[in-house]
Amino acid sequence: MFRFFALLALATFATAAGAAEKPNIVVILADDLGRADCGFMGGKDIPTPNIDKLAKAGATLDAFYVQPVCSPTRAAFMTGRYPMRHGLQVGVVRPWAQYGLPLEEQTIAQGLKSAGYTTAICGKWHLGHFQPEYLPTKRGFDHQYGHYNGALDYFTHIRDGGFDWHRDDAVCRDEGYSTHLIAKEAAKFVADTAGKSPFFLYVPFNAVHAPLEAPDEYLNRFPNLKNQRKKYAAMLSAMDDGVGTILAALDKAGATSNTLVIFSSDNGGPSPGTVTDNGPYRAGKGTLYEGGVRVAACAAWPGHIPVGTTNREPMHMVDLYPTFLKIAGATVSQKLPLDGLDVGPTLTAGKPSPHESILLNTTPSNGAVRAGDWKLVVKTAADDPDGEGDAGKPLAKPSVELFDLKADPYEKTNLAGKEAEKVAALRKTLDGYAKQAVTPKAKPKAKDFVTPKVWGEKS
Ligand SMILES: [Ca+2]
Repeated sequence: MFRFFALLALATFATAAGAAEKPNIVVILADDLGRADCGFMGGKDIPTPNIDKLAKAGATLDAFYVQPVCSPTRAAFMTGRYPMRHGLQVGVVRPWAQYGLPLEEQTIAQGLKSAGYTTAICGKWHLGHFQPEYLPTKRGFDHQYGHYNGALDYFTHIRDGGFDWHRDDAVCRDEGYSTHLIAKEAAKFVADTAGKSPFFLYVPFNAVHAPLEAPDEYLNRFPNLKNQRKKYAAMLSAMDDGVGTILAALDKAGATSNTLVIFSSDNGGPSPGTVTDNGPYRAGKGTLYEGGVRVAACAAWPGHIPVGTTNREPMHMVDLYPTFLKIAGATVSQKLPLDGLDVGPTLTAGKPSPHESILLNTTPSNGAVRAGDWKLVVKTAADDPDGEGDAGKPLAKPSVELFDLKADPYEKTNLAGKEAEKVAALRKTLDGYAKQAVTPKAKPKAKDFVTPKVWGEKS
């Protein structure tokens, strides 16, 4: 705690030196949210008034792309680089994983900190906890609150037998529903920091990821829904309340007018049609189809992002790194080459996407790329059935699919047989990326692995 306040004091000094006009940046990341579940994305059965209010205050991002699962999207955000460059392109960082986001990567939090920002993460890290130097407070965050693993119990804060709740990377015994705790801490950070220093607040809720758990008061809000959908709706409603708590804290601190807020999911909804709703978009989490990687997203920044608009330009999570650093007046300090491009003019002035192509992922078993309105999906294995691990079973023969997203956004018609030249061109682009990929780090659990009592600590 002392360390946090000491850093806060330094940041306050930076403000006095002339950083007062820098906008605050808040990123709220939902986990496994269906593309069409929120009202602003067309959802009907789960009211999300707070997230909708944010979208109405700015722009709905219709073609905002992420990775197919949790950890890779977070790696892309933290570094501005595709996770195939980190070896994080396959699966998620499991509780027992002996790896994390490589230490040579300079995170977006480090970049913004160097520009005088006070930085905090409230929520799920999911980028490695096997050694202390991989934890958030060693990766550019002045303040950390929340958990390291995915899929932890919302009430006990336990994952696979290990306790996983932390404050400033030390065990924390706060009791409560994790969505509420995360929102409350994020609001407190806003109240403590606004006006003293520009801040970067990253709020990766574990909601609405499984296990499907919610307090009764939220379940009772959905008498007409049943089974998993009812629980999921309750979880989303709680997260929407959490977003409301954070937006209210910004208002109360007088910070709303000088804060860029981005809301996004980390991947498409799993089990679409049963638990989540990705609308008419094809498939869901763990796949490279639009339902897996083109997510619910919006951005608001008063006076900069046109109010009540829909932005249809393709953007990717990697773009936030250079975009935020530019907004913050920082030079890009990442020593490694970025994949992300500055989408500031796209967000604020409706300029076309700066991308000639967007890599959706490349692994030893599949890959996809979007270039203009065309998209190529190549697979040598079936889609991952649970959406979190490696690929599914090898296919009898590789599949190559080409889609014209302008005419066919729901990827119903494979044009690969008709458009050989287009396939060849996109294949060349995809292969060009694949050649730069490093070996995936994901490995099965070691037989002698002993679960620690507290994740992030030695067993
Ligand atoms: Ca996820």
